[in-house]
Amino acid sequence: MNFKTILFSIFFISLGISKSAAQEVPLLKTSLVGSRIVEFVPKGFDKSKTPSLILSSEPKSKGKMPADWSLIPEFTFKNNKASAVLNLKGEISLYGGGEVTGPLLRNGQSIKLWNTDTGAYSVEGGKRLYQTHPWVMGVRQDGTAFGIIFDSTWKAELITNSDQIIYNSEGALFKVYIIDRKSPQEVIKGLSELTGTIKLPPRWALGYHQCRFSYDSEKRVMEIADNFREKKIPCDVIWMDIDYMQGYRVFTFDSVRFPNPKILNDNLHKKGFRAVYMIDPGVKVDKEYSVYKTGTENDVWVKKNNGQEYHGKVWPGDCAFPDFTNPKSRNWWAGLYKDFLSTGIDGVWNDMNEPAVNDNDFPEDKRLGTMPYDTPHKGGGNLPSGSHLLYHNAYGRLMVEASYDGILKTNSAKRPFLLTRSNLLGGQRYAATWTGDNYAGWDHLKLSVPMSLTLGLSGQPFSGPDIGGFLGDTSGDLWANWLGFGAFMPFARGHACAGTNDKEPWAYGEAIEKTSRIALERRYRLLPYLYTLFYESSKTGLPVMAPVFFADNKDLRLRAEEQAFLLGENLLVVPAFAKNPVLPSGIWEELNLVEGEKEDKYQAKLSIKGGSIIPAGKIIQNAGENSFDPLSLFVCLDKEGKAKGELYLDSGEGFGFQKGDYALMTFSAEKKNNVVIVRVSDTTGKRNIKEEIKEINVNLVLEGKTYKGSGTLKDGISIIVK
Ligand code: NBV
Repeated sequence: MNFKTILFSIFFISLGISKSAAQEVPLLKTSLVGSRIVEFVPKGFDKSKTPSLILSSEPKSKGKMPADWSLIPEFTFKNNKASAVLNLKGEISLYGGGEVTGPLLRNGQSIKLWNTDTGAYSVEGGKRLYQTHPWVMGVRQDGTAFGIIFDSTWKAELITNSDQIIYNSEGALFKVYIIDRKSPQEVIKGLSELTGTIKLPPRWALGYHQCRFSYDSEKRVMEIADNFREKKIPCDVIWMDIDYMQGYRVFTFDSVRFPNPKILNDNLHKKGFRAVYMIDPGVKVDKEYSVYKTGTENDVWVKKNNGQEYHGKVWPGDCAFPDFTNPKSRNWWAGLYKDFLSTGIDGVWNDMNEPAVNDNDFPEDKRLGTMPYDTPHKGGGNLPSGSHLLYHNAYGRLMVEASYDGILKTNSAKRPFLLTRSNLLGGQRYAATWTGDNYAGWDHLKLSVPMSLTLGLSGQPFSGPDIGGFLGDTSGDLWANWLGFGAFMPFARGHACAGTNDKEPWAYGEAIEKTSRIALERRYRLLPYLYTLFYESSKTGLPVMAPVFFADNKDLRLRAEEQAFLLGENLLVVPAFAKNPVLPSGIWEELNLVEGEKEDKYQAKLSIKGGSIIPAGKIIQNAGENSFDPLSLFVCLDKEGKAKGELYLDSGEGFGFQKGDYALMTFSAEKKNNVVIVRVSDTTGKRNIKEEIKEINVNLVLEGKTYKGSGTLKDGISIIVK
């Protein structure tokens, strides 16, 4: 062998080695774990290396993988990094991935799964956002669908090519779950069977929320609240951003600007408002500060490999971070809410919980905006110890689990309301979300629709954008356009960054103030319908705001529509900005709810589906006012002259509904000759609704005309149509 041959052989041997290093990993086990849900476990899977933080509980085997099952993932392992691929046959429309920028239809997209603070979605061209959802749903041409969960939190990349779904992680092997069912709706239900659903929120959380970074004194907060009431613009919640704290110390109040939170919250309550306050995970390193002191005493902090506390810079300067992988730390954190909430705080906002760390002491490529990859986490309970590379994407999710527990323990008679910026697939069990720091521009206004739709298709129905845009100044025109449809998103909150112009509904002059009032009056009239949708979603996991293709899974024209959206099944929302939206066929009649909406160019166009009945209430100023008397029913008949709909109602707060204190009513309508009879066809629950609904007004929309009738719950309501 001469020298050249030796060199050649070394070259080919090393090629061979690196090739064989990308080892195919056989399946160890497959089993049926739900109706048409299969679990795939690769050989070598070790739950102490990849614990499941996504599923609500470990699924039990219910038998063998069905013989006709065709969706089988292939696992590989290379350089200690596990991947899985699902090969696709035929033309499939892909959706999901959770919080993403870009189109609703995900064919040909890729995202990075590494939760990141990304102002204006600017990091890596918007491919890396605040949350992690290793989940993709595919809808076949015939309307049947499947979904795949990669049950891992390791840093990863998710690629959705038209012929392959690829998940490349930077960690150990993981399990995969595949759901294959007759429709995308059934697949989403399957997702929630594995990962859980939202808890029914308090009704006030479905109202309009007003926020700013920051309303920075008690006086300013009350001015904002008073303005809403004086101007008769409906609103339920005022938000306290980071400046209410004393030097950004979490669980404290600024002694000058917020000297008496109890009085402030009481005053807000008296005017029918709720108060939500921000809590970040970073705790200021300050030996005099009780939270830091008790955290240190309880040994809750994330520590470096050398055993010292890990410190990173955030708002308060140097901060320590609770190690939320450890049950003791979570418990300690939960306990902090007791005194805090005793001031009358109604809801909590967990921000910066990727966790975002603005630290320069570590090279950026070893931490990507957070603590270094090799920072150890303790684990405990069901969770093994592991590096930040494993736990980073679960940090926000573990934080909100602890926050949720603390809020519930403190006020066990109330439904917690928690909003989080960072989360993980399945984290809808603990918190609602918003889509982070967008900016005040047309592209982000339009993007806000597919973003929330995609979250809804990824198990998180309770989301919305910062209406108006967070970063940058907002013009009246942009605000009005955004609120015109944002008023129909599941979470409706206006927000603004420090240093930007005022962004309250009245900040742009009288005409836009009127537009804002109309938009919010429309939302408030629809609260009974919206609340019913949230109730259903808490049972099934179905999105509250759904893509238009849900109206007809087989209509391929609808698959990419991302301007218009559905609210539940029965209401179509077409934002004013929409150009040539592709709308579902069939009967859809215009729905008019409040005076002045038709003449207002900023209002979204609403249509009710043929065959449905939508319950609505009165125009009210906050969700606490009774909106069920009189109850309005909007009726739109199908081709057969029939319609039906549902109304769920309860006290709007607390857990009485779990013991039967609710009413779930089914309404039906039928046309015989020229008479339409609308009646309550079924009621479940023990609530005495006769007290709440004394009168029903029916608005029957038929071929562009509205016919009215009224009556009581007991007797059917007859309407003559000509
Ligand atoms: O707490 C201030 C902001 C908050 O208003 C925003 O909604 C979060 O996404 N927060 C981020 C911290 C930094 C903002 C530049």
